[in-house]
Amino acid sequence: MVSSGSASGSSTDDGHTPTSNICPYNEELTHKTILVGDSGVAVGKTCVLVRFKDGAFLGGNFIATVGIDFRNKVVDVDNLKVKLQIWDTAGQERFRSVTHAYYRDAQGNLCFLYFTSLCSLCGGRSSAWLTEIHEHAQKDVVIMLLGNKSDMAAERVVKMEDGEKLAKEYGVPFMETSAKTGVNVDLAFHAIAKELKHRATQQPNEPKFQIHDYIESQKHKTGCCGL
Ligand SMILES: Nc1nc2c(ncn2[C@@H]2O[C@H](COP(=O)(O)OP(=O)(O)O)[C@@H](O)[C@H]2O)c(=O)[nH]1
Ligand SMILES: [Mg+2]
Repeated sequence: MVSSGSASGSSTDDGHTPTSNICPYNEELTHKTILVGDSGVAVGKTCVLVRFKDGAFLGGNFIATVGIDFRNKVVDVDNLKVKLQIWDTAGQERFRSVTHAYYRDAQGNLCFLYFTSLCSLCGGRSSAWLTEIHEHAQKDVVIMLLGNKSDMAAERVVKMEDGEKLAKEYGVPFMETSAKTGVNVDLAFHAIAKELKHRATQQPNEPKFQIHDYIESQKHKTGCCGL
């Protein structure tokens, strides 16, 4: 491994401050994260976003998303500020035209959080959207599969293994979330922010950030009782 400068990186023999081989993270960057999900099912995208942004659950109030809307939130990663711009979506048809524009986004570093509800039969099945994202988005897009409503144990129809199997098929991380209890909600966004920060500062000789391993080590596995 070639190392430039001293271990502390403070100065070189000729007295100049070395060009650091640590790529600085640009805190001004905004990363788009798009919430999508099984169509025709209220999977909880808006509630998860509200939970992450405001730490609250909308309860029984059904808030149908009017149009596409976004919220900004800054996530702290290793003492750096990673800005996420999180887009909520409603309705597959409307979404389709919007996402096609995103797919062409030259900036890259686009993230998709794909939601399914653990209480709906759509969950655990092969998803048209996951296929579409894979086909159209840039290769480096970040995708994560979330099985929401993990608190609703009695109504659950999707087994954790089914979610894990689907995620494996697409090579994406999976976790079960609940906008109601908040379980794993912050983790989903933090994992994305961490991945983005690592990508932006990654050195060629450095090992990649293993988002799957990070999630596996951090996630709360929902037990049989939805807790
Ligand atoms: N029990 C439970 N209900 C949820 C959860 N997330 C959303 N909901 C409920 O599911 C319904 C649809 O949520 P919403 O966020 O509007 O779904 P969206 O259409 O995907 O944005 C609402 O009645 C929410 O209160 C959750 O994690 N647990
Ligand atoms: Mg919504």
